[in-house]
Amino acid sequence: MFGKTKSKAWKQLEKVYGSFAKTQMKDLFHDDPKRAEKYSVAFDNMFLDYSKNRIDDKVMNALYALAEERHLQDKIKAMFSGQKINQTENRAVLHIALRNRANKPIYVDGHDVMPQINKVLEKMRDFSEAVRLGTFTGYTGKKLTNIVNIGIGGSDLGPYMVTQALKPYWQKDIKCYFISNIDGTSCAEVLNNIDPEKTLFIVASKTFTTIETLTNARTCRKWLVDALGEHAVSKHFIALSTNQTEVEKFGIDPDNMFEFWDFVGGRYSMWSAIGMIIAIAVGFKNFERMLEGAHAMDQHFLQAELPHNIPVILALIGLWYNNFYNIHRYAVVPYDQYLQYLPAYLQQLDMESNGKTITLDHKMVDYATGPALFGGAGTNVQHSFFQLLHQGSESVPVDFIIPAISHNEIGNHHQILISNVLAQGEALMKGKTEAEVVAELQKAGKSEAQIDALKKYKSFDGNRPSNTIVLKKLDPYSLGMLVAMYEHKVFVQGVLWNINSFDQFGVELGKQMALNILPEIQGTAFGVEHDSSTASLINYIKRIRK
Ligand code: G6Q
Repeated sequence: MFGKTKSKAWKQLEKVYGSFAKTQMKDLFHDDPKRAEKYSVAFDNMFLDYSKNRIDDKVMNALYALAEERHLQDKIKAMFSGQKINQTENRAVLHIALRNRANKPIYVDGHDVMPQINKVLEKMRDFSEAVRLGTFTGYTGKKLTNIVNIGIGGSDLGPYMVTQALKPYWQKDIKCYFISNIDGTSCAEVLNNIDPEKTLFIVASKTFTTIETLTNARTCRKWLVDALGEHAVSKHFIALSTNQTEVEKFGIDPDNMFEFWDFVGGRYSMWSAIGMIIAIAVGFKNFERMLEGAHAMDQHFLQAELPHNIPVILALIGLWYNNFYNIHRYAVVPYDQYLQYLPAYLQQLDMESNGKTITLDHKMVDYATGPALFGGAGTNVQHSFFQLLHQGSESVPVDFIIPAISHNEIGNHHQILISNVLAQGEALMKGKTEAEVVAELQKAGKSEAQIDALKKYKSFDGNRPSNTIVLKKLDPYSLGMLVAMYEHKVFVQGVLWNINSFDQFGVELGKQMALNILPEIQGTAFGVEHDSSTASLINYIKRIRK
């Protein structure tokens, strides 16, 4: 059993926090000229500087002790060896098998999962190449150049984020579109702009029962059939799913289905057949490079000692803020326009995985679990929410991500971008004292009265933490590493909080409730019992729509 009151390591962390809480990072840097070297890790073409955090050796050692007390390394091995660690759904958790480039057997119920994974990868290779080359064409013989992914949540966010991140690798004549929201606008905005003869629809749904995806897919199917006839469907629709029965019921030939399995969680599925649009856009070789990058991170995570293990370090520091400083939020700010959708992707990964309150021993937690995550691309967000990061009433730890080399080295753009990301980390950490503000204002020739009126507003308390992650360049390999790094960070925190990071009953509740209300909105059910707020909203909207 685990609970903060029961844990020796947790109590030790509370003690360490008691004496460390007020320590200023500025002083730590001053006292130790080797601090940056000490608190950074280089791995492959990734570099993590975590020195701008409220930590010292005592803190880190106490955090490592918590990881050991929670038997973290055994739990990592349990995941990698196919044990059913998703206990509420009695499933293994094997997104790592999808990118197991060493092809070492991984057994679930005594059955090696690798041959089936490799078989689907081969089928993906053949199909994506045929589409790219134009040997698999539409019904009228035209090349399929509009690729539309219809999916939501885990069946949308990963493929969307990655295709945007890898835009420099797109085949020139191919365009990718995404329909996710049930809002008819999502369909309309895509269908109004494409030619059915040149369009491939990818229906991506693990369960093939999600109302948004199936409704969108039916609308697209009708649009295609209206234009080209029923016979065209097999040349314009493919399915990515675990549910062959529902795929067939929908009217997609099983030959056009690319399978994955229940050991792949939706938000961990971009490495599976769900990545089809990625493979078509950037080519299967680049898709494989992404798998290789993730595999490299997997091996690092599995093998590196805790104090050198990037996902473990990030997870422990995140927990330190969440549970000891009581900061329940963090920001991810990639300084790369191609990574603009990474925060949205990570929001699902982190918040759907660790937004839980019941422990693996069926108890209510007595500590905070998953933090809220927000973010956006730098430098844009410097001009929006960064004010709160610098002077808001609570700190928000930030992950800065920057590639050293840009795909678009135009003039001095990238140098300015780099200067900005580094300046932000430095400013957040150092802050600006009143004395510094006064000196600056004096130098600018301000009067005593003007200085008095301004000095408090222009000072910054500093001591605001950040990690800086530097990639050599944003390519498929480093993107794979980066995403796998966050997946494992989230996993480690789930282990430390003793929760199941791999179910999502909250998402399922929403799906069910919407199905209950739909007949009322459609006018086929009346008088269903609701709270008065929901009932009056239903009536109000129905009145207006009449
Ligand atoms: C992810 C979640 C959720 C899921 C969507 C779509 O981990 O389970 O976001 O991906 O609800 O589900 P389907 O792929 O089954 O349509």
